[in-house]
Amino acid sequence: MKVKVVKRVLDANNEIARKNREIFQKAGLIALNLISSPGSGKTTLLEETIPALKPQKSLVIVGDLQTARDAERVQECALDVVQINTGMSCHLYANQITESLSDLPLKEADYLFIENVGNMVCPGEFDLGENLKVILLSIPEGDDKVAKYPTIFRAADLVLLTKSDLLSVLKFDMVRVKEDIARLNANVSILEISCQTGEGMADWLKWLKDCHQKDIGAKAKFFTE
Ligand SMILES: Nc1nc2c(ncn2[C@@H]2O[C@H](COP(=O)(O)OP(=O)(O)O)[C@@H](O)[C@H]2O)c(=O)[nH]1
Ligand SMILES: [Mg+2]
Repeated sequence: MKVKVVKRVLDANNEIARKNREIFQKAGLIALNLISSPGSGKTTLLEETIPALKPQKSLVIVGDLQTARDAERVQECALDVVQINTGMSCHLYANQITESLSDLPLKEADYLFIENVGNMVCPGEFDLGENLKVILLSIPEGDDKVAKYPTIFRAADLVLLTKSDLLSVLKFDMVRVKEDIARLNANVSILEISCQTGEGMADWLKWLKDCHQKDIGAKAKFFTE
């Protein structure tokens, strides 16, 4: 019986996620779900990425158990931001995204970044209607985490190995990590990136711009470099 309850929750969530995806498509924006453990650099990445993407405009929905601190950090550079406080929940649900969308100027935006609650397990199970899942793993978390938490890496469209500036001071077997990712998800792109030094930022920005040009499930807007 317990399994059936969980399945019903997931089915209901997936149906709402499907409707969110239709909303994104109509608005012509790309929605990205950023998933990682707490502290791997999601908000810092948004602080660097959103200004660099301009004139393209970005919306942000951010999920945390408590506080509006991440929303405060990105509100200056984003077109608009919604902070969701999940209370006890370790991930966002699709219906929380639906509720947030009514407050956002979707048609004016090119990207919607959804910073999920910091967690390497549950966010991977709950579709929010995003077009793409971006998984972050930071160097200080250790090179064993891909094998230990495989679910989110299987679902990834892009893996960002963040804080690459710390490779010079921490032990981290990059070859093993890339092999572990490839075993789970043969075609996924992997980028080493640092918000401190700027390494990998150009490739990340190109990947984001290419998403629009490839028309990833959305009515792509015309982009000029
Ligand atoms: N060395 C280094 N530190 C970083 C980098 N990106 C983020 N940080 C730091 O990591 C900590 C957590 O970052 P934050 O963006 O809040 O992580 P989040 O919880 O995933 O949103 C902060 O102290 C950041 O300054 C990076 O590229 N290199
Ligand atoms: Mg954050």
